[in-house]
Amino acid sequence: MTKVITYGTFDLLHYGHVNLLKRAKALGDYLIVGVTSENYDRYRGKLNVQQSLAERMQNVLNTGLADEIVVEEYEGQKIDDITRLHADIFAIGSDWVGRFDYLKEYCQVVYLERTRGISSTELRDRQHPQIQLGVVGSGRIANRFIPESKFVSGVTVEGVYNPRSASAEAFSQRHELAFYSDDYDKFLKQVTAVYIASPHETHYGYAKRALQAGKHVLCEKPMVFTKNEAEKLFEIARENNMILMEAIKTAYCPGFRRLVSCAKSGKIGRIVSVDAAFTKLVPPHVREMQDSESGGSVTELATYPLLAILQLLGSNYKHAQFYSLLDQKTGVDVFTQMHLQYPEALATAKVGLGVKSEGSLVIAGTRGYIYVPAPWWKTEYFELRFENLNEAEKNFYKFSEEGLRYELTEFLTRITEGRMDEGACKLSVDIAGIMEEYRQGHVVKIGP
Ligand code: C2G
Repeated sequence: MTKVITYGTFDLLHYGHVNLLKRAKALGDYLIVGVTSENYDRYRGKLNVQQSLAERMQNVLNTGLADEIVVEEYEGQKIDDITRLHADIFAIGSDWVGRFDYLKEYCQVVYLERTRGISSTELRDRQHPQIQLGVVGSGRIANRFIPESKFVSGVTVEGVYNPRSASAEAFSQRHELAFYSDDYDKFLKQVTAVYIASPHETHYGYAKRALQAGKHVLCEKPMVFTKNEAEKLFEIARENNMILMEAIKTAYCPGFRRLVSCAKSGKIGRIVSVDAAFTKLVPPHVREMQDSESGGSVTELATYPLLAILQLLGSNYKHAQFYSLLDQKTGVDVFTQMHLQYPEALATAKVGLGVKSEGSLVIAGTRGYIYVPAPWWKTEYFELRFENLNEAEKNFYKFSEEGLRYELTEFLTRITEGRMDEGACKLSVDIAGIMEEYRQGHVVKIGP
């Protein structure tokens, strides 16, 4: 008996997939189909898969072509499956030509002509029209966002707004965008959603006008500086049936999501302390080092440690205390420690600009602790440690390049589902509340 094995995501199963399965089956007597797990797809950068693993497996089963189905969960599994299941032939579409030649050591490798004119991406786009995104601001983060957006299907960046026309024009040329504008109302008319990456203090105004104009908003962190402003923006979003989301990449990356579930699962017992640090060396002339109103380590970086603290311990802290070192000349906070006191737990956030320290995250529990080395906000690895060293567990995840693709994917999911994630909204409101407490001056300042 000749056994054939093939793999795929098989999202929104279409005749291209069925053609492939038929021809694969015809190569032998018995067909094994590997269907990718959600985690594995996320790992390999396939982010917009619409159907669950169960649905995709069921669809493959319904074709009546598969004699056996396996779940593909990790890189290198093909070798293990071929060996374990004694497959004689590995078959895959011609879009992969050459990429699986390494399997020739284990079995025969056949590339089958891909069916033209049909793909899951096209079906997804047909179901949900492309989101035409406009970028507000043309600075450093906006420049990093554009290449990341190319990894997310269902969205195209169409244009850019900057009140300084020359900056908008240069940005649109650099990224080959369809248009640029220095008129916000005209800009809004040409897009279905906006990504706000302008200076912090302008976020509220731009977000409000976009939501009122019926545009979805993905807003860079810190979204706003006060609890009231955050609540108001979410209210406007709800009134207008629009999605508003704060662009906190860490919250949506696979490793950090797993870390939070793991910490909350009771594996390390009850969480009694969270210590998170994020420091960054930046040249002294950059905006965040000069702007005494909206710059500084807290507004620039505190969102990340606060995300970890609030997701792990909740928002019912009893007291917050801040200590800041200020720059002698500008008065900007360059290093800040935030202490949050919970009824049964303690947390610290340390942020620094122009100061470098270990950027780790440590979550201490009554049974053990979780250690995430720097840069924990791009979670690729975390370790569970216990009194008995032999019980330690190491977990590895992928974090692709800048990671902005994760927040954008989540934003598109929210738009498609037509509802905001209430937990994420509350988190943004809570973070804004802590920023507000800090900015109101409940802080011990060390410096001029
Ligand atoms: N396919 C095809 N014609 C199409 C679309 C897809 O022949 N119009 C084939 C692909 O070449 C692949 C299979 O159908 O062999 C499944 O395609 P996808 O669901 O897109 O999965 P893919 O990302 O190609 O997974 O480990 C996973 C595999 O390496 C490939």
